[in-house]
Amino acid sequence: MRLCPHLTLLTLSAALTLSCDPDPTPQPSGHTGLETDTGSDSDTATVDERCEPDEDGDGWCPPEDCDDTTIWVNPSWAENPDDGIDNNCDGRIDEVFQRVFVLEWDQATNDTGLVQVDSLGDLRGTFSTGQFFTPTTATLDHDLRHFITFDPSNLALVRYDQSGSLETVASIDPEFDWPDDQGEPPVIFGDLVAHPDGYYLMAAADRLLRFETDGSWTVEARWTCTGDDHEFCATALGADPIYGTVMIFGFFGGSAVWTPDDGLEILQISDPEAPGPQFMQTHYKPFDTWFSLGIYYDEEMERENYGIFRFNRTTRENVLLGAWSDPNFQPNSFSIEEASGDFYFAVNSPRGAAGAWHNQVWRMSAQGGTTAQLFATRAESDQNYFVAAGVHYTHK
Ligand SMILES: [Ca+2]
Ligand SMILES: [Ca+2]
Ligand SMILES: [Ca+2]
Repeated sequence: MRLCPHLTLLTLSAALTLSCDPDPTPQPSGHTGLETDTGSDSDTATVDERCEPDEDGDGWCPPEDCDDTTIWVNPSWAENPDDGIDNNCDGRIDEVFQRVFVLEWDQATNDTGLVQVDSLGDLRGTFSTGQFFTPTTATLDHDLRHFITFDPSNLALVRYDQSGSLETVASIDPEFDWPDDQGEPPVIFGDLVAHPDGYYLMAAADRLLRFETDGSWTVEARWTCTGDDHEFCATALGADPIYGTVMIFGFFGGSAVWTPDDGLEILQISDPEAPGPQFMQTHYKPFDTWFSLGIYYDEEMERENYGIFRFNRTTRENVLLGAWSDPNFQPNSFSIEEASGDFYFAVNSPRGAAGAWHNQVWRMSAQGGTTAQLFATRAESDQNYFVAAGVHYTHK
């Protein structure tokens, strides 16, 4: 069987037995860490009642204002790459967008490699990791210089750098005896995020797994994704790097929020009778909100389509921002270039030679209106497969 992230999602679909709950019980609301900006005109993070004291009077308070002694440093400023200061308070000093890194997987040998593409679409290097594994989605690590991915075939969280150098951070013993109160997960697979508190989280169907840098792991939260009390089946998540708020989105719709202090709150259960978008991956854009790649049914096109969804903090709904333009090409993961807000996608297509994958990188404008191919791999192949994209910033 051809194993790829999309089919792994289908595997998840097949693995889950959902029942219809005709009268889903509304979930209680409480503190979620999402109270920031409940204004009616915007769901972008803005100054709120938490903003006190504001020593420099620029309208931003710590921790958003990473230097509360000068009005020239806060999230409203663009980064000046020449002054040695983190002007925009994103934790990076003098960052300049340089390249898109795509993790490529050869399904014939399971060898993996990194492809580097610059913002003009020019190939800037390919590196073999020299390792054999089946990676899923990838995202930036805490240091913003490494990437992390999950290998479901070895149940391992893997970390790698720009040159393809790779290490296993943590792994789950396939023979692990899950406690009775947890049960065995339907699948151990899902989107990963490096939480700002220094650990990693993965949305694995019916639980939130937490991996520490010392290799240990725990079940951080648990919900139900099968049976009569089905809530939702999580596949995607993203973390706010300032407050540590984590949004979790489901394969058949549904969402939850998790914070270190308050734990899990289900915001919306999925309805098998009218399933929402099937979310594959989520990223948080600093000082904005969560964006997710998902599959949905497009009424105008009268077919399933891929799209980027933007989470509305006020209504707590995911709103379609940009629809995918070409059904012949399938995005399987994405990342956000923070300065422009543009989206980069790892894309493949069975178009061309019979069964061949045509691996590409595409870009969608921040407003979701324009989608275009940025880069295509050297040759079509029936084996190589782009499995992840990560926008990487380099310091001057
Ligand atoms: Ca301030
Ligand atoms: Ca910065
Ligand atoms: Ca700077």
